[in-house]
Amino acid sequence: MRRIDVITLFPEWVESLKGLGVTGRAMAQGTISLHCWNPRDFTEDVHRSVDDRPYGGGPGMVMRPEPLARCIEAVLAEDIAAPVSFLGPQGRVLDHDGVSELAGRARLILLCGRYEGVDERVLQTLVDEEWSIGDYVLSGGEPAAAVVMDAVIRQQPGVLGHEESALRDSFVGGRLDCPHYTRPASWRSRDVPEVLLSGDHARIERWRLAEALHRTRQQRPDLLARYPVSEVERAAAKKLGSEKGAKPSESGLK
Ligand code: 4FV
Repeated sequence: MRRIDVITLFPEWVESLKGLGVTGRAMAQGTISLHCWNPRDFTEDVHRSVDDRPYGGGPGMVMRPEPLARCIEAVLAEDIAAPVSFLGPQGRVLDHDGVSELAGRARLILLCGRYEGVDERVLQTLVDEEWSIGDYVLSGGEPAAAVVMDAVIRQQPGVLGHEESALRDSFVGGRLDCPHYTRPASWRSRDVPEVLLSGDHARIERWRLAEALHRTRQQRPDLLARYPVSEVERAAAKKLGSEKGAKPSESGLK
């Protein structure tokens, strides 16, 4: 991934992400080049109107096809070809697999809707796919584009401090993340699990695996159905259990 184009009526909103956090820094440093396009710059009428009343009546406004189409065609005329991805509640719901798929592309083109939505003929003729960040309605596609950008950029080599952290992410391998602790070792009479202070990295790894498995079983059994318990996890949890004389439940197996 080296380039992201965002089609939005609020380019300043998207540009404001530059420089914020690891993903913002990647855009500011040009590791990922961000290009924002405003359909209003592709209007021809004196009012530069980008929306109009819906045929058939009803509340709200709809984004007009012409300015949007001219904007999309200008984006497609630049650089390498890439699918036009519309952010909308009718789309494929984004998950880790979707992020991995998008992260593998050289270029993303994200189309952000506003108002009640976009004229359907634009979706039929110039949009290749639709992604949703969840079953709720936003006032615009920009927050969804920001979610996609953040999730995809942090998968890019060199963006996170060390590669490993993206590999340890939640949902990699269908598991929720293990608990994390930092100083002080005792806080409000709550102590950090002694295994994490042991320096025994093999044991620490087993504990993290078992804790991730335990949490996933508790909070997201659907993930366990999709990603069954692996031999490595089973062995880690069993060994951890025997080390602590802990019951299987404490070792994530049950
Ligand atoms: C949305 C979502 C979303 C619909 C009408 C923008 C709004 C407005 N985008 N995942 N959920 N979009 O609600 O991506 O145009």
